[in-house]
Amino acid sequence: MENREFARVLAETADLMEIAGEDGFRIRSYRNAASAIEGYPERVDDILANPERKVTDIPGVGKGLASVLEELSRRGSFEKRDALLAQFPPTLLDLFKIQGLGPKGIALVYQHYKVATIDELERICKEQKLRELPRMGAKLEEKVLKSIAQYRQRTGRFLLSFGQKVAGELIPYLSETGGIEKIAAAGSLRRGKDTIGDLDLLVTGPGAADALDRFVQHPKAHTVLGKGPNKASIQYGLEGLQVDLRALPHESYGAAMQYFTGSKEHNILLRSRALKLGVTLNEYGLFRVDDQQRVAGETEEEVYAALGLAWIPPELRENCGEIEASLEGRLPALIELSDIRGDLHMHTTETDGRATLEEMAEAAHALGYQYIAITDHSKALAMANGLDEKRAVAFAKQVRDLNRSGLPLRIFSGLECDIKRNGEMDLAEDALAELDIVIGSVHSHMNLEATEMTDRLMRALESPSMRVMGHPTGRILLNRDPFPFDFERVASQAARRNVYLEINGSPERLDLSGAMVRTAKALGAKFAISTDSHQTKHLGINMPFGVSMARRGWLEARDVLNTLPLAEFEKAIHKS
Ligand code: DGT
Ligand code: CA
Ligand code: CA
Ligand code: ZN
Repeated sequence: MENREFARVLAETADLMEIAGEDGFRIRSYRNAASAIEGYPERVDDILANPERKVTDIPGVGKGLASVLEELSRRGSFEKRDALLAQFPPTLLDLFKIQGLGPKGIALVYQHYKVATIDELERICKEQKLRELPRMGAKLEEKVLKSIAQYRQRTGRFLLSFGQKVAGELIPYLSETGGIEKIAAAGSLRRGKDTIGDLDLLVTGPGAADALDRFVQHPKAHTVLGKGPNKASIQYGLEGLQVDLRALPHESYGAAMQYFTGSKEHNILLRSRALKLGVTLNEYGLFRVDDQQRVAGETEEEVYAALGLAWIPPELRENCGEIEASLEGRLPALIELSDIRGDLHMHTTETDGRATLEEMAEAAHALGYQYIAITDHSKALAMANGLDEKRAVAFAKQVRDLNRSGLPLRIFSGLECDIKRNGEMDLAEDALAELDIVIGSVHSHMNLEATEMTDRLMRALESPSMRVMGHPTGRILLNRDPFPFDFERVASQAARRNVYLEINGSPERLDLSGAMVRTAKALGAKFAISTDSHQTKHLGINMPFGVSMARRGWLEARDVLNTLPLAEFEKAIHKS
């Protein structure tokens, strides 16, 4: 069993214990163990198999959980879980994905109406029966229905990071077929969209037909949805991501990349432009209307050039003014990963990170960065052992000393300070003033009305210490929508207050989205692209995702704080 699987089963058990109304302390111990195991560098199974090791070495795993892990590893379940599953159907766990009920509410609808699936819950709400239960009302019914609609909308989509992982498995596998010239991903993945519906791969070369054969034989191709001479589709892995592979002639590669990269709306505009110029555009090439003569098709650049356009980076192909900009020579010089000179959001073992400050610094140095900010949590996140004033001030001093004693790169002392419900900072301003850079983030009370949330963020922007607004919308992709607030008002105020908006590159956040970045840029906002790393490997993995969102928001290097060389960066964060 992989650690991820151990973690999932423990977290599910904790959910079931909540429905059963069990002791909060025990539930928390399951949750803590789940998250510790998920991020643990060694496999639990390996530790269990080694007589010289103990799973109780994993933080948060005591004697009780150690025997749970042992049983789980041995037979795929454990006594406690079996007992809960005898009491409740496993589909009840799906209801946790719907906002508004909480574990008590789920227990209640199950006891009263035997509701155990999302469909049944929807029916109860539509029949206005939910409101008849204690402490529930018409407003909650409405909220639950809305959340169900959102849930349906997002199912069937996958994280960009997951799509990249699958592409990273399939492309090398397919490349092993003989006679392949080119193989690449198109579609929403190439555009860097935050979630993808399916994965679109293209292949050219004399071996392309063999690649289609090899494709449907992949061990993880658990369903073959179709296979013809030029195209095959599979469902990949347990998650069931659809992957389409298309085989194309060499001379059509550019036209096919253009066509299958989309977006559909971008393509529609491009095709109508082609027609005005007396040519037709399809996945095989660009052809003159009068005599069907091929004009272009081998590369994307020549397709765009034949239409009188500069090549348009895939991230911009969303029908949001990119064709006009290309025509008029005002496409942005988009930021690139190599422009990034530091990372400004990361956690360490001081709070909920898995690596020490030194380990994070080492890993950041290996990426070629000039500087980082260490930004652990503040005390409101008690579960994460957040810093209080005293620890924050001591940390600032520790960093000053460390920098003097010599480190592989410059470290700035920071904090990811909670923004309290009323918009105040979690720590006193005199303590915050000791730190080099303070991120203000919302981690609680995310269900406020839009006006209240706007006021809260506007008040936070009054803090003299706050320099970055962390993951500004609070969204968790496929899981939690952005909290509602007046984004334009907040972004404008951030610009006025010289507070940088974070583009959080953590793959399940990608917060801000490209569209919001672009809106904020138009209002004068500046940005910081950060990884929110909780272990060393996140530093390298998450940054490209943040850069993708920035590119989708039309950003150039100069729009982004952490492209600045050290000396200029230091000036930029200096508090007046
Ligand atoms: P997704 O998969 O929902 O994340 O989004 P895409 O953009 O990858 O969409 P997908 O997989 O349906 O198609 C890939 C590209 O192929 C799409 O961006 C544009 C092109 N395409 C597909 N169907 C059509 C169509 O009916 N008309 C046009 N113009 N283009 C299409
Ligand atoms: Ca697609
Ligand atoms: Ca597709
Ligand atoms: Zn955070």
